[in-house]
Amino acid sequence: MEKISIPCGFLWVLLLSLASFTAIAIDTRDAKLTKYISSCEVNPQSPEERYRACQQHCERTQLQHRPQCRQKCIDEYRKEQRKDDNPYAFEEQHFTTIKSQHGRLRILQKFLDRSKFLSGIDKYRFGFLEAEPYTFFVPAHYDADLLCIVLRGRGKVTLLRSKGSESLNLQKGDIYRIPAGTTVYLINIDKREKVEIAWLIQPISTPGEFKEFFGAGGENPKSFLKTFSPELLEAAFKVNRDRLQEWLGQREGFVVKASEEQIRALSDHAGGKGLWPSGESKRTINILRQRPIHSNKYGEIRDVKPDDLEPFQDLNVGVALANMTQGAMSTMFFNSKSTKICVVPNGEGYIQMACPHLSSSSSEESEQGHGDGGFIDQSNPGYVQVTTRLRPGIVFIAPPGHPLVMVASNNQNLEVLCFVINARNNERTPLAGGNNIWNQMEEVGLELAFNMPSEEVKSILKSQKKEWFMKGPRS
Ligand SMILES: [Cu+2]
Repeated sequence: MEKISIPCGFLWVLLLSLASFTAIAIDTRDAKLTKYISSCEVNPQSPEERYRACQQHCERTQLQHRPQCRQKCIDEYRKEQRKDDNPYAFEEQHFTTIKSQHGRLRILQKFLDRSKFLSGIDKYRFGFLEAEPYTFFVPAHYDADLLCIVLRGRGKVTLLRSKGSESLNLQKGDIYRIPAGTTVYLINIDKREKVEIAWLIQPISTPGEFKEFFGAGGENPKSFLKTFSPELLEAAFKVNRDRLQEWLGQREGFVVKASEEQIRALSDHAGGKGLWPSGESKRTINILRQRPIHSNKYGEIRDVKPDDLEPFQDLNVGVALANMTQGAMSTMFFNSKSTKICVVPNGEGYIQMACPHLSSSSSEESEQGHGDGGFIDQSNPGYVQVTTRLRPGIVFIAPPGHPLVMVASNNQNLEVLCFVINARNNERTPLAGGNNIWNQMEEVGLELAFNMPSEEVKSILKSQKKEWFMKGPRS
């Protein structure tokens, strides 16, 4: 109830004091904003936390000062949001976290809630699952297809369907799919290391909206079984309600500790029948075991294409893993068709990208516009340099067509792992290095394009001999 009181209170004040069309328009945004804020698991340092604290403070002020006070909170929050001028990077405060004593599920906010420039991938969601050593992630199903990559640790996932069950042993680099509606549970079989899995979520009913359905008994989160009336449960299971209550009331949390014996028993359990029609083909693929498609002493890149594994074929999503040696960088390149949603399993560095969208949206007016897309000054396109610090925990987006360079820090190798949306027929297009596309241009074309004798242009373009990965900048 408390969550609803802020937007309603604000709506009431606004409607009374400014009963005009403008006021209603502004308020719809505020209600959305407040709803978003109150639905977030809040980071103590985040602007959302400060906004909430500000609103709570207003509730304690004298009644006549409250509208002004609330408005101030909103103004402050908006100011902070405007400072956040890199909509392609996501950090801790952009996730909603469902916590359990022995693990957590972190779901990234909707892409469109962050920026209208991410509307192309808004049908997807993104998340991380973490479970501590020797734990059991209780059975749940989702109204979404999940494409999963193991970022660290070892586990075993079991998929339950009406026609059978199947278990997959998991290790770092494994990619697998959990089809929508499959009841799934996971064990962390490692004694010391936590298991961390990244999820690309494709909701099947409402684009960008999905829910977890926890089936086993207990609280936090509550089992969906407890939603049904006792009479119905008694009839469905043919057990009296005292026993049902006991059955459904025991567990606390969705990641629970398991003993060594329990883990061993679960690990030894046979692999199941196989849920996909052609029983023989592979269910998982490990990106670390793929041959690098480009490799030199400065780095390497591996790909898993949508057609490499049968369960992925209809998704048109691939996975790419780039590994850069410390002090090295990738070439400057862009993706022809794909949007990449990337994480950093290990290492540090940064990505620099040229974006033509942000330059013309930095003014207040277009920032608050309603995505009409008509604001790009075609006569003079400007580009904004978008730089994102890379470290474990960060999520960043590389949209198609945007030239970028990834740079490893001078003291650590950098791993970048990406879900590649719209992967089929995507091409990485190199703009620098021995294989850069300019080298294919005719001499006259080069002269005209760069307004310089072609020999000079060629000597610049042929100076860097390395392809795909090279020595990074000095600083
Ligand atoms: Cu852009």
